[in-house]
Amino acid sequence: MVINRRVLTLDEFTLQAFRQIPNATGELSALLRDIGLAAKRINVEVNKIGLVDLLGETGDVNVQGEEVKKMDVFANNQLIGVLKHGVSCAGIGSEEMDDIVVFDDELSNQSKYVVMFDPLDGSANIDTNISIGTIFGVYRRKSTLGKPCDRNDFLQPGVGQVAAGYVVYGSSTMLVYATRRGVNGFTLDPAIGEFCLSHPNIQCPADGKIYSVNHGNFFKYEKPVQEYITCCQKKTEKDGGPYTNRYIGSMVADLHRTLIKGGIFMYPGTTKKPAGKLRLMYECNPFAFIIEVAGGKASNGSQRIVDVQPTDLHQRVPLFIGSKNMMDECLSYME
Ligand code: P6P
Repeated sequence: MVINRRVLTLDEFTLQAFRQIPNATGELSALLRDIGLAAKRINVEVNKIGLVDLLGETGDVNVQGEEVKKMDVFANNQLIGVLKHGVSCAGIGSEEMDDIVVFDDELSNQSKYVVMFDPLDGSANIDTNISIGTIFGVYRRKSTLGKPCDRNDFLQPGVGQVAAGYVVYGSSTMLVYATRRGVNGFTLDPAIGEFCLSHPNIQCPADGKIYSVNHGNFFKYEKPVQEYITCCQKKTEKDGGPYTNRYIGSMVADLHRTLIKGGIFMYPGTTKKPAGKLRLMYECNPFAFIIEVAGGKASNGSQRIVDVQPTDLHQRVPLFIGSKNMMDECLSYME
């Protein structure tokens, strides 16, 4: 009897990867499956957001000074729940939490990994049904196994990630994750409630024709950034254009498109906010890791995002990320 094994589920894929890596313990595979489970639970509520009492604000303000959406809290709790009750994570850092959460129990203290995540990025778009997402990065802890993890386990440069990924709750729900071995995308099949391999070995095209930036801030950007944006607007067929501008205002959606179709996404600093808006640890580092594994580049304008030494869980950095050749041209303006 021939069994149709053509479409691998996330669980099957991560188990296959685990079997191919000598001395692997399976902890990372289990951790990715845990995140997939949380994503499925978040997806159920996101998909019916208008029908359940999860629209709107909680009335609280998070560490970022932003109004907390009810769905932010729900998504945050789902991720903490699966990671705390799994056996692969010693603790987490979240956009929604002022400080790290240490899962100080015997099994968790034996776990090799810590996870940083933004449980629901773009949540301001929830009420208008625009795609939103979950972003995560996985680090091998530096502290002693058997003891609780600590803040130094989290304040590592992005180059230290062992895996990073995101979930985009869009026209379909996809989980995309990268390890050093490659970037793979899984589409949720509602019929079986499983993420199924739909985009194996994703490569970011070296060139693209889409530039993604909030033009509303144009006159607040530094001159080199203004000059590069103007260069994008002037592209013709002769020099790889014409370019088009696409900006959804939801990082996961804009960067998923950039990864798949090529292009460049920018959230530069402004004269008033030179560090920009996006957070290094759980927004920029995961995407920088993913795009680099896929052949693209990510920079803060002067250095690789993944080389930035973090000093605070919630620090912000300017972000330029996307197709290699477009990034090279963009960075030539920054120099
Ligand atoms: P602006 C969403 O709030 C977010 O953090 C990212 O998902 C998105 O790319 C960015 O902010 C949009 O910010 O200032 O352009 O509205």
